[in-house]
Amino acid sequence: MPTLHVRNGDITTIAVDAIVNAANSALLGGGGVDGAIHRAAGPELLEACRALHGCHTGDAKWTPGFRLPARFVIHTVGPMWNHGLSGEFDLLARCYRRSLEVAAEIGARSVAFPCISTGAFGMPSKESAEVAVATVRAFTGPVDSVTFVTHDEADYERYVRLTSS
Ligand code: AR6
Repeated sequence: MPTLHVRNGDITTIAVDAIVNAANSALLGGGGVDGAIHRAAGPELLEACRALHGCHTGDAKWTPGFRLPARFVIHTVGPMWNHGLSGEFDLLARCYRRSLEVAAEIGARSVAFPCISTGAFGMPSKESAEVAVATVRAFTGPVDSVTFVTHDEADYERYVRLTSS
């Protein structure tokens, strides 16, 4: 199991091997954390994303980090909330698992995640945090450290509680 850390702030400033982007299936940028990552990484990121030809919900693909302090960006596509009717929590768990599998493939030992799908995609914060922590805890591959990067105080306190219990 990776060592778990929690930070509140901007994921684009975190110096880890790989940060995870909460993207959409086109992988061509957007708002929220996706927009922040593209702005901070520079226009080369969009060019690299074009070459990936999109990504399915629950899957993950990687690019270099370009101008970011992180060496890699792992782009994953979370589910859109549909009142729990579309297997959203399973898909969300797949995002965390696939991102860690990709990290292991590219030799990224330290990984930072945002709260995937809990912004524009509308997933409930509490249950999504529980899925995130349980899925990362269950990962047995060669990733040493995972940082959950929250963007508001309530999420921060939730992750601190979940990771210390
Ligand atoms: N650092 C860390 N977390 C952040 C940052 C940041 N700089 N900015 C926002 N968050 P969202 P989603 C948090 O909407 O729900 C995009 O347009 C935010 O507070 O970024 O997966 C994509 O292109 C929230 O907790 O992603 C897709 O179309 C979390 O990141 C769509 O939104 C996720 O919010 C994906 O929606």
